[in-house]
Amino acid sequence: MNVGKTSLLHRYMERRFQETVSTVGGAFYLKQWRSYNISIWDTAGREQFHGLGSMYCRGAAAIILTYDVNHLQSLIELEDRFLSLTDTASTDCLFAIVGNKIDLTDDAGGEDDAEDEPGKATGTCNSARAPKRVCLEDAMALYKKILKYRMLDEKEVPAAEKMCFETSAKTGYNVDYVFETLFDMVVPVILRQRAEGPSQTVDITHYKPAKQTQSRCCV
Ligand SMILES: Nc1nc2c(ncn2[C@@H]2O[C@H](COP(=O)(O)OP(=O)(O)O)[C@@H](O)[C@H]2O)c(=O)[nH]1
Ligand SMILES: [Mg+2]
Repeated sequence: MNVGKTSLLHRYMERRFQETVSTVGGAFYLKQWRSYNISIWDTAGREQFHGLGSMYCRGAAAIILTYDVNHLQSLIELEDRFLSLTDTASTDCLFAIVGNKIDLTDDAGGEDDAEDEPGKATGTCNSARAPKRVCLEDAMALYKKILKYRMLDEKEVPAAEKMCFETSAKTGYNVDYVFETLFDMVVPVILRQRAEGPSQTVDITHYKPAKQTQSRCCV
């Protein structure tokens, strides 16, 4: 579904919004953030690329699941199609759930004050004037389902409130905040893994399938 994954990455990497962007298969971006090089993979979220999705999850340090706040179906599809893909993600992979296209709702947050108040969710399910069809609570419920599916203890991973966001690739609202909040979380984990474990360079001549810990994010 065209929830705006590619647009979010364009907004973050190129600081602009382009109406027509299409992704065939997937795309790769390299972001220099502080002293780190972070590779970010954009996936095409269609069923025929299912296998590709699970490949991206393997070894990712974080995965951003994106839905369209105006279409509940996009969140449902995320749940239907995504849970099984998480099988290939490493146990310490972080998950963020992002509701995009907030500018299309009546909620003030997505309109003029792009990037003004990062992190603040706009509107609620009960908001009288918000025609938004998906509320943050629904995304948080999915986050908890993912934890349950992956048999993770809620106390040992970031709380749902910290990992569910609403964004607009069009206005830029919350976009930097999402990526940089995640980078802030994954970099220490990766550094710790590197300090503790062997080199992350895979020697393909002696390759054995093993727990992977590359610094990747997957949208
Ligand atoms: N209004 C609005 N439109 C968006 C936003 N993000 C993406 N779009 C539009 O939604 C459509 C799908 O976006 P795209 O990034 O290709 O979605 P993807 O298939 O998930 O990668 C395009 O026409 C975009 O211009 C947004 O935040 N607000
Ligand atoms: Mg795309």
